[in-house]
Amino acid sequence: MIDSSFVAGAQARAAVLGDELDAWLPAFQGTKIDGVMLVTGPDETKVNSHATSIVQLLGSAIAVVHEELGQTRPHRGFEHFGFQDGISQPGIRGLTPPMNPTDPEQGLPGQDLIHPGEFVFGYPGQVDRFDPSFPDATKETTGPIVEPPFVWMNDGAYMVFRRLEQRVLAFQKFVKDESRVLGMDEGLLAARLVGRWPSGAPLVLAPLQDDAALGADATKNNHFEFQHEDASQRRCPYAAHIRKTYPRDDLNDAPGIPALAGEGGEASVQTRRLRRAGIPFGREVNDSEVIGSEASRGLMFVCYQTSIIDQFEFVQKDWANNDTFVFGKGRPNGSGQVTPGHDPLIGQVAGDLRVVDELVPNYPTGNTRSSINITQRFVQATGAGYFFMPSIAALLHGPLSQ
Ligand code: N7H
Repeated sequence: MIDSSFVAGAQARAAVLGDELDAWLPAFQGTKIDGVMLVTGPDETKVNSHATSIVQLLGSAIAVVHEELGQTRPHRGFEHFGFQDGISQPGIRGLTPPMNPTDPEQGLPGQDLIHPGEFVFGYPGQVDRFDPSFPDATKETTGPIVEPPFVWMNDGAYMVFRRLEQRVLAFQKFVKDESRVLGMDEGLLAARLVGRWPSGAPLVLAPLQDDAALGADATKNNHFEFQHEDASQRRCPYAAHIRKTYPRDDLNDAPGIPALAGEGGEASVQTRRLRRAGIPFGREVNDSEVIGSEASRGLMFVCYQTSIIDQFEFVQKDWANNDTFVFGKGRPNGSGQVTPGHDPLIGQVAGDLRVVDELVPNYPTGNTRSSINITQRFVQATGAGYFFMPSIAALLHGPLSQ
């Protein structure tokens, strides 16, 4: 069946995701964008020259509505808030080599292998126990082939594009001011909003200070779970960006939901994975900039999946924007339920009041209650599009070649 969100298009889905359409660039508003070309290369000159020749080749068959140059930052691999990005990706079963000597179900340590049908059509996908045909599903269970609505879509994927502006100065000022109010270290507060330190070291493994060697070590920097290692958010807040968008084993045994019993939680979470591939845009912050008139910079966020509605949109809407997710969590020693709060980076709610629980760490012990209100967006969607990326075979031999 064709994905209903793909058919509706990103603009029609904007309100559901909490986007403010007024903030979208005119090029993305009111126009139905049919396609996107990604041109990548080693430098700006080569990319521009290749893009120009593609546009010339297509001539009057297309009208370009928007062009944007993405660039790795001088600190390659780091996004504009200063954090290393692109660390954690789902492994692809059958493609990603198993490299964890103690777990053949993982690529790099911590990188669960996911059935390829989650990302490209024509292969088996994941299943969860909400599917009555799979009452015992685990994250390893092989599901049915994920069939595309048309045969020529096999080996292709839906691509979500989002132009996300990052208000770097506003983010930095917020972290500075709020850390004073909370009486905590500025760097620790920023890390607790993300779930990793700037180096990429995860809070679950480095709860109190950055560890550059850990951040740079791909065999260690993704090797952790949440529920198992940090059940009471002492190390990493439930609402931290990486915990919200990929809660790992956090849903295991969530109370009152039989399908999540045991490892059912992980089986379910693995049906929501995204293959992300973004690139920063916009220049570096310069001294003459002030809050309120920051240059346009951010991340051209891209992710691939075989269901936009069940993967990207679910993560944005039902997890990042939803303050009650991850549900079923308690305070240490069974002292009360927790409302984790919104994703402090990408969560979007009408009226813009986001609340995040437990930024002051209770690590290794302690029982300090803290929560913060965020009344602005540090990440603002300024355009989006839903596309289909066909396989090379479909381009050469399918209906697209005629
Ligand atoms: Fe996020 N950031 O710089 O703070 N993201 N993200 N993201 N993100 C991740 O683990 C960031 C956005 C995910 O597997 C890291 O690779 C920023 C959207 C997921 O453990 C950092 C923006 C969505 C993960 C950032 C942004 C996601 C992830 C840690 C927007 C989906 C993997 C590096 C400007 C709706 C979690 C890493 C895992 C990681 C940042 C957007 C999802 C540093 C600035 C829109 C699934």
